[in-house]
Amino acid sequence: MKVITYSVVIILLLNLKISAQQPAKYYTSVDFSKVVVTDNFWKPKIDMVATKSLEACIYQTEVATPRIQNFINAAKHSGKFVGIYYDDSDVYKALEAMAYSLKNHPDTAVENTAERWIGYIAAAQMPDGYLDTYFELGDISKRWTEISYHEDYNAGHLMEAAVAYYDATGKRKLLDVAIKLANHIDTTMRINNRQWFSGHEEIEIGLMKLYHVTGNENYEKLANWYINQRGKHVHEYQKGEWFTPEYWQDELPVKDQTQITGHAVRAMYLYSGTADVAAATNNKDYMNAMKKVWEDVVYRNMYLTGGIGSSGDNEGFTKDYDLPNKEAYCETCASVGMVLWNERMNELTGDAKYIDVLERSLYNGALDGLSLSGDRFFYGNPLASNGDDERSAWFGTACCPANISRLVAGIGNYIYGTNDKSLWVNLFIGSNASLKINNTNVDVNMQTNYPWDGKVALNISPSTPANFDVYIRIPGWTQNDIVDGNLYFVNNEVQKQTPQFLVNGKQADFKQQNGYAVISNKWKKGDVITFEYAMPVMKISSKKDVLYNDDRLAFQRGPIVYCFEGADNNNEAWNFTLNLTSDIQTINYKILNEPVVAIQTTANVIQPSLNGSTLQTTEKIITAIPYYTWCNRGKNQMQVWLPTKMKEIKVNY
Ligand code: FUB
Ligand code: ZN
Repeated sequence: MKVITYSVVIILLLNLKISAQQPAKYYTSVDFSKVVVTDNFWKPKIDMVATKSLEACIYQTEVATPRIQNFINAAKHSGKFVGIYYDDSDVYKALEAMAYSLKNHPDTAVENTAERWIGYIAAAQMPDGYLDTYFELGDISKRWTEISYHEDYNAGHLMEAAVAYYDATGKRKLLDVAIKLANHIDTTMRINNRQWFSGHEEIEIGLMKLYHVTGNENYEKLANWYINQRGKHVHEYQKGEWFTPEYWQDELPVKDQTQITGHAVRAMYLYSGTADVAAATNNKDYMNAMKKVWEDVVYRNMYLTGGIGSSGDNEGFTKDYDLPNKEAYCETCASVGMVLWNERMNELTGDAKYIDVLERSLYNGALDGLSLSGDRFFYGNPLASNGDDERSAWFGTACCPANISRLVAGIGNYIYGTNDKSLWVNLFIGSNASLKINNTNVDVNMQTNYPWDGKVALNISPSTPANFDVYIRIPGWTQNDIVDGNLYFVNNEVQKQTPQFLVNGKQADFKQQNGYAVISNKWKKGDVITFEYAMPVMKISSKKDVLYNDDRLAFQRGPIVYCFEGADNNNEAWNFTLNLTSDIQTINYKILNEPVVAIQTTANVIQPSLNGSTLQTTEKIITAIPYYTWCNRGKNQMQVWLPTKMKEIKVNY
């Protein structure tokens, strides 16, 4: 009797343990190698990146600067390093962009360049696996002695490039280089009492990718080791040292962090890597910490464009609600980082609010970093300009161009997800995907004209009829939730939408869960789900705490944030106040060759009178264009947040 009772208790406990054990991920994103993007909006951008942006990256990396030459010299043990110690990473990021690009835009010339570069990189690797041209061509005895020198940052980008290139082409030469380097770092770092942490996070992401492709648990352990080194203050801070613990997220152990601090790109890469480790190890402490940090970012420290890091001084965060528009730093890489982190948070929670933020950063803060011609870039992405800003062909510190290129070329990574009983549709991007759900092959085809209209047709064709759930994201903006936490909110009469879904033309039953519509069905070849999200123009206000936006409004339609640029408004964007009672129209418009939906309304344009002694106000039609398209027609004034009143300030001089 006792034996039976004990066994029942043990079985019950085991069951309890099993049922308490949530899967770490709700689903896994489908990677770019299984998705062909056919979209009206994104495909031209992918093609442009494949040609113009990659051409710029290749030219700047190999011809105009000695980034590639550094590898050639390192292989020959001759010559001096020229450049900055993180320049190797630009080569790796460009290679990663090439890898994604080859999927949607096969190009023998690009593949040949990639192969040639991989040859140089492999030749530059030291016999013990070390690879960093700055130290190889400099003082090798100093390697791994100074945390701010980006050795592990460079290594992380190499690992990401290697996995992407392997996924895209099946070729493993670069992967083997990355493995050898990861093994070297593992034996160098994961030893007793090692006083090290990474001065610029990134390696955590790379190691986790390497772990997933090789199955070698050492890489997951090493990634976790790097995360755990933070908050131990293994770096001895000197009095007056410019680097502070907050700057590189070293104030507290990651599991205890609640606030976003310091350098924005570093923070985004840290939390992306931490999310990867949390997913692999089901680490609840990391998850809880990241949820709090995420709220600190989104509730108090994010721009309407999804850009982050308001200050150029530390390329990062300052104090809550400190979100100036003209001085906004908003590095392109930081918005790319928001995409990386939010995608992972969504996988881990199944909550669409993370994709809402991802979409905001993607279509606005990040995309603004790339010109419509593909060969000019923004490093910072301000929300107002007095006409001094200009896009550049390249930068001394050139992290942004290849970063935005890899994001656009790899957009296929962010559209779909699967687990063994469901398909997840996160972004609305025309595409064909070949997926597997519970051992059934499923072809998915999406057609849409998003982000200009919200109609979507989703064709789902399993190889044999199969039961599974389809999760379709209901964007927050359809529910008038501009952003979780209401830092920004809708200010005009816009109806909350009641989403409806048709399966093969008939109204479908669905349940709503964490921002998704979940449609359960036995799907068969050729089934089609159709739906439409209306895209009214929303006038947006910010919380009063954002002093810079006091009495100002911005415009958003669908996921797109708008701005007023001089090029569409008689070369001025700073001399008008919005007419609040005026109608708002949308028109089909073009910025160079980019077809967009523009917004028109009226404003009170203020001008000095001819004798210069009075002000004159005239009502004029003003045009707002998608923020990501500004500054493609020369230097120009621009504002995202328009004043609704002019305030008189008397200046004595
Ligand atoms: O340090 C490498 C990169 O350079 C950072 O991610 C950017 O913010 C820029 O500082
Ligand atoms: Zn950057």
